Amino acid sequence: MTTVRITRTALTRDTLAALSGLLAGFAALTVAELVSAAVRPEASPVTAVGGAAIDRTPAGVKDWAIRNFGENDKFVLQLGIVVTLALFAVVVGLLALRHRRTGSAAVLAFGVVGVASAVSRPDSTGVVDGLPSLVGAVAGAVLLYVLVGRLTRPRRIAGEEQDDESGWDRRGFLIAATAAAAASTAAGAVGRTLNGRSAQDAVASREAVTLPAPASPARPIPAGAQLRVPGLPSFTTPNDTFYRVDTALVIPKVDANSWRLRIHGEGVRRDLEFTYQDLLDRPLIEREITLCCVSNEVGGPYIGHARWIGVRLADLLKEAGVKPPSRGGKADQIIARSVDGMTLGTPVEDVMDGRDAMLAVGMNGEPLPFVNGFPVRMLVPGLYGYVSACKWIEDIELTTFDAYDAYWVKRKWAREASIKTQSRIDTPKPFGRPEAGTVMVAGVAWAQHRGIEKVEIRVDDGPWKPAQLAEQATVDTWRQWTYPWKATPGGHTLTVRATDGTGETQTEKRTKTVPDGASGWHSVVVTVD
Ligand SMILES: Nc1nc2c(c(=O)[nH]1)N[C@H]1C(S)=C(S)[C@@H](COP(=O)(O)O)O[C@H]1N2
Ligand SMILES: [Mo]
Repeated sequence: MTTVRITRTALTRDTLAALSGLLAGFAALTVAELVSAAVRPEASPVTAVGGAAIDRTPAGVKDWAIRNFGENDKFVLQLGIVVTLALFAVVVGLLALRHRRTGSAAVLAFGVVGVASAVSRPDSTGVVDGLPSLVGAVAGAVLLYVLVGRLTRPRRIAGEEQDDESGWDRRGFLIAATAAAAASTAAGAVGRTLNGRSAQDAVASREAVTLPAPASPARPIPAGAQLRVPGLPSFTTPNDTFYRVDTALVIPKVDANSWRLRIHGEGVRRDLEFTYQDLLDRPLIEREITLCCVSNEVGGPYIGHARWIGVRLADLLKEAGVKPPSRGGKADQIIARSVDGMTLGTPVEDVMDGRDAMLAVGMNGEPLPFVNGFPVRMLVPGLYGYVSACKWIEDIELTTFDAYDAYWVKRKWAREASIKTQSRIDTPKPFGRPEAGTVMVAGVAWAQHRGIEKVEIRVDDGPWKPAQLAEQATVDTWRQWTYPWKATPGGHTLTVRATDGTGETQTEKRTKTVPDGASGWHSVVVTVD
């Protein structure tokens, strides 16, 4: 009898100790959320630790995550952090039952990780960023101490020990645990609401924007640029399906009314500062530009096309007195900084060589969506996003490539990266089963700022045959193509290659995306029925 009861009691206490750990962890996070509302939403521990984890992720792992989780990579990371924390919380709860102080010390140790991450984030505003993690960890440590105390101490009523059947204060535990859960939930809810409030100002500021008519409108996309072939993406990618690549766990919500952009640094004669309205008041250009990511695999989806409205960046640089290196300028690199501390390095020469490099405020007729960089982002036709397309930009510093390596360059990616000529078969899909007869093979090809001159298709090991090109919108856009294929029954491999406007044909040599973009031909295997 006695043996059975002891075992059951031990089991129950272990379970409740694990629960105490979880409650302590929950309290730590929710209290931290509440404190972060007073400091900065980005200083909350999950955001800070997640951000620090992203920064420390090796280039290969980042690439792997993008390949396997795509745009869900951040959700997977956050889920991973929460599951890991929950497992640790259970272990810490069990530990606390055996050594009460050590358990609480372990909670504080987690707090130290949170503080260190928050304070060392590139967008950190200083030691105050550590406050949410610190206060949260103290709350968690105290709570764990109190709860485990109930599990180890007999209940006392009026100074007399009341040994109930299990020898510990079951009722006291339940009361304390319920109160802690309720208080934590309330703290979390209030914190969330307050943190959401600053985002509301940003949303309101975006809704208040009316984009002025551009002084220099885009040439209309020729009707012949958009082919009507099922399975081919639309020439213009709608904003809500545009690909997204960035390191932001929480999408920055910037209030356009308080936003400022600074231009300064090496070779700048006059430091300049602009408000959002200053930019809207300038002559705006509107341009068709296809953007793509260096992490795009051969045949991959990280490319999209939009019509952008913005201010010519070269004009702003000239006003600041900047000269390109080819005309004796000292700075050869622009470092663009975003509100979340990201840095992207772009050659000054490319921005000032006459191409339509811009600070964009509009995307497909709307103010930039928050995910794509509201209020302002940079764009440079012909360069991969990571060396040109800074979203949520707030600072432009002129410097040299010798003096400074931007974020991705510190992580094994190339300093300079022009977009490689690429082509993709969009239809038929890999392992598709088209019927014998004429099959419309179609896709896109791109070599921004050089243009596409030719696309060729090869069936199995046959000769290269020219595809029919859709009309070219501009050299900065992708180009659609089709190839009516007389398909015969059986398995076949279709391969595509493009030639850019300089006459250079896409190399067959397959390379990885790291360090400066994937090369190689895209092919698709199908079975014709
Ligand atoms: N602030 C900031 N800007 C950024 C990035 C980022 O991580 N942070 N990623 C860059 C990369 S790698 C690419 S490919 C483009 C993607 O832009 P999009 O998300 O609007 O498609 O944004 C660029 N600008
Ligand atoms: Mo990218």
